[in-house]
Parts: sequence; structure tokens; C-alpha cells
Amino acid sequence: MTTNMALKAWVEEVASLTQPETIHWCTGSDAENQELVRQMLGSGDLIALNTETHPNCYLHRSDPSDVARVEHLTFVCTSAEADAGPNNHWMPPQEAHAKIDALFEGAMRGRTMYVIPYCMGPIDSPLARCGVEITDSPYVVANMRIMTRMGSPALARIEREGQFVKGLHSIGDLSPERRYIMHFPEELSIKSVGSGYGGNALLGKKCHALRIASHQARSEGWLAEHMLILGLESPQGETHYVAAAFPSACGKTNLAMLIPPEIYQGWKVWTVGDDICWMNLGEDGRLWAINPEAGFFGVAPGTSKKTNPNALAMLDRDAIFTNVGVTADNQPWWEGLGRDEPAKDWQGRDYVKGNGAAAHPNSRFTVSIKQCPAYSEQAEAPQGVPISAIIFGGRRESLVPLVFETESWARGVLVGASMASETTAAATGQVGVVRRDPMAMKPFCGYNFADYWQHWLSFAEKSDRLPKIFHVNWFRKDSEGRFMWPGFGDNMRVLEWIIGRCKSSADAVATPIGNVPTADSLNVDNLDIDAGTLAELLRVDRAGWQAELEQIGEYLGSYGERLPEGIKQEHRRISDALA
Ligand code: OXD
Ligand code: MN
Repeated sequence: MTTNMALKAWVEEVASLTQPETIHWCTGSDAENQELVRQMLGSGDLIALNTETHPNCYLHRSDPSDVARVEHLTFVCTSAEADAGPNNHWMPPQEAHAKIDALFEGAMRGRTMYVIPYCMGPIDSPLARCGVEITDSPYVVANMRIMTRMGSPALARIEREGQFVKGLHSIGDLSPERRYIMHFPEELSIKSVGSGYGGNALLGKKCHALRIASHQARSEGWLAEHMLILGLESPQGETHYVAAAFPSACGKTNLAMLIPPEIYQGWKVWTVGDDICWMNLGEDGRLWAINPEAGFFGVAPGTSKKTNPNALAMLDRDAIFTNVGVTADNQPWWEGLGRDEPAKDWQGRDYVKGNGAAAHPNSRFTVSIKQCPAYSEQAEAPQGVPISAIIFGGRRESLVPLVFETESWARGVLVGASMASETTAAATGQVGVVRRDPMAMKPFCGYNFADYWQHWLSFAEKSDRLPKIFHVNWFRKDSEGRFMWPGFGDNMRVLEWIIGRCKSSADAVATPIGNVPTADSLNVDNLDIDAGTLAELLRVDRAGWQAELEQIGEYLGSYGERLPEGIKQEHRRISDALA
């Protein structure tokens, strides 16, 4: 149990509402995990995979109606509606509590209630923050153990500091009609019911580390972002750290652990994180970043020896797979794996070609970051890593060049605020339509985007050593629908140019939207790409951008009076330069 009175009282209050059969305080020990796994194998929550090829790996099959985040059922419940902003669904806190508490009433009858103390970030980092998730799902416990620093050390920190985010979760009856993910940023609390899916149920991740943390970061003067963090080490042993924001399922995990192409002898990419980044201004005026997570909850389909050899290497032991298919000899299988054949699909049915995908398009793996061959020891550094460049990117078939550098912090903030991407399977809804996804935070910003952009802009007043901001697009297609840029490991070429710009050693041409590489400053040695394609990838189409700027203006305008002057100014400046 605990010496923290607030925690003790909250656990008692939740128990009297949800009526569990027993209460288990998680320590995070190996023995505890083994016992949970044993129970889940018995209940069918987990299925053992091939123990020879995949020791300690398990498959979880979700309810087929519960396989992605549910943005239409996700609410930010601030006292004033305007504080949640047009970017969030809002409900008055009192109404939200009443609605969701009714669903929690007796929800844990006959079940065990798990109390999970966890720490987001290195356990001894001043930048880390703690939380406690109460859940009735042992699958959530097993995942939280991989994704966070969970158990006794986190509880000790909570007892020392007295502060924690409260997260209450129950799978309820898994009915989409009785599913809500509610956030109360002013109370530092979360309530989630009716879903067992990662982003809705592992409350440390999107709910705490992004929605609640972004709100908290604003009042405390830091940034909680949907970004990977990687270190790029040159043959001379110099390492630059980069943080990059892409919407869900746009390859953050692949980029975070990229293996440079052969011509990059002596270069190395180090993985600090693949999804979330908390950044603070250091005393030296630089932005220092930590990854609040301890594991990956990555999208499985498309992960192969070719696209992400590092991921494949970490997935053959101690991993949980969710909604993938299996081979005849019980190995996990997904579309794009590039080997073997599926025998059963993600719902456990015999796999029949033509009867849909074997793995759900949003099927996932959960694995400790320490298993990644590119794992950076700096992921444990209490002070974090200094960021040289911030990269924004989206999935855009046309218009947006392969890479451009923004001329200032404020311009970079506008470019981030204008990000757009074609939607993917990570959230329920139509796939492949372009939507604005500022800083890749559309589903995750816990307050009004207009205030969020103002918060971003304010950093320029506090430091003149901020990172340079870039925009990339790996997803351009030609008139036949083929990708024009090879992507994956070859994205190293773009990263090299970006670091070159940070060191003032790479050339660029100025355009109205920003600086693009000169034809010979991007290293395309040994790459099968013709000069015409490269020129097209770097071209800035004035007419196309004028139309884009108009749409961006309309979108930004929807934030009304609260839209910061600095954003309007930058928008005007680019529009004028394009005229
Ligand atoms: C994720 C997401 O799971 O962004 O990381 O959906
Ligand atoms: Mn994500």
C-alpha cells in the first residue's frame, strides 16, 4: 500500500465505486509479471507464441470493435469550453464526471483492481512526472510495465514528492456505446472506460504524457510533444540530437531507429524515443529532451528486414503483440513482414486470401526500448539530450517538398501549426483523407491550439539558442502513384543535410516557403534517382503553395480571436513572398 494519504484515499474511493473483488498494488517485479502472464494465458487474454523462435512473446486479440483510438469519444474537460479549443471535444467537468462515474459503478465486480504507480521519464530525472493508473485489465498492467517505469520505484518517488496524475480505467463491457476517454487537465486526472486498446487504456501514453502533460507544460514553461528523439553520430564521434513530429503511423518508429545506407560508413543513429518528447529550456538556453516512455507501442504492418531491421531484431523475445496474425508454427505475422505465410488472422480465424488482412492495419507490438539494437544510453540521462533540430512532417502525395528549413523559430511554429497529413488506421475513421494535424498533436493537445501556438512562440523570447526547425515529406508520389523518394534508411541523407544546416556546412537555396537543398548539397550517391525526380522533390510550386496558404489561412482563422499575432504575421509574410 502507501504512505501517501491522497493516493490511499483515492484508491479507497475508486474501490467503493467500482466494487472489485480484490485490489493488487503493482510492484513491477518479475515474479508479479510471471503470475499475471500465467493468469492471462489461462483466461485467454494472452496466447503464447512459438517459444523457440519468440521466447516470452504473447499475442493479445482485442474485441474487433476496439482496435484503435476513438477521437470522437475523447474529451478534454476544462472549466471553460474555450480553453479546450476547437481542436478538442469538450464537456463540462461536472457533467463528464457524472456521465463516466455512472459507467464505473460496479464495473470491476468479480475482477481484480490493479493499482499501477508509474513514472514518465527516467526515475531520477527532474523532468519526469509520476502517475497512478487504476485498471481492471491485466493486459494494461503488462503493457504499462514495458511502456513506463512502473512499480515500487515510482511509488517511492510519489511518496517523496506527493504529486501524481490520477488515471482511472476499466474495460467496462467493451461496448462502443459506453466508451469514453475523459481528461481533466485542471485536476491532473483521466477517466477511461469501455476500451482495452493501447492509446485509450495505457493511460501513461497519450492521455498523460501528451494531453495532460501538454496542459501542465504550458503552465510550467515546457513542451510535451508527439515526437521521436534520435541521435545522429558522425564518423568523427560528434552526436546531434533531433526531435521529429509526424502524425500517427507515418514512420516515427522506423525513423527513430534508422540504419544508414552503406555509403554512410561510420555514421550511427541512436534511438532515444519513438513517440513522445518532453522538452525543457536548459540553463544554456538550449532545449533539452527526455523520452517519457520506456518502450515502444509500434505499428506492426510494414515492419520488415528491409524497412526496419532494428525493430525486427528486437521483436523475437519478450514482446507483446496485439491483433497480428500467426503462422502455422505460431509465429507473429503481419502484412509487409516479407517472410512466411499467415495461418490465422488477427481475429483467430483461419486465414483465407481475399478475406481481408491477416493482421489488423493498426496491429501493434509492445517491447522495451532497451531491446532496440540502436538504444541510446542517453535515454536514461536525467537531464535529457540537447536538441539541435526539430522536424515536422506529414504524409503528402503532392506539393510539399522532400525537405525545407524554416528561416526562424516563429516561421517554424507557423509551419508546424500548418502541418497536414493523409489519415491512417491509428484512429477510427476514414483513411487517406488530408486533415490539418498541427505539430502532429491534433488528437493529443490538451488545450486550445491557439494558446498552444502562443506557448510555442514564447520560447523565442526566452532563448536565442533554440533548435532550427525543418519540414520533411517522405511520401511524394509521381503521376503513376509511385513513391518518388525511397524513404526508410535513405532518409539519413535528409538528416545529414539537416545537421549540415545546423552546423552551417550544407548549402541551400532560399524560396518563399523556406530553404531547400541545392541540387548537389543532398547526398544521393548510390541512389537510383534521376535528376528530374530530385528536382521535382525539391521544387516549390508557387501556384500550388498559394492555394495551400489560402487553405492554411482558413484553417488558422477558425481559431478566431485567440490566434496569436505572431502566427498571423508569419502567414502574411509567406503569402506576400508567394504573390
Ligand atoms: C500511437 C499513435 O499509438 O500515435 O503512437 O496513435
Ligand atoms: Mn503516436
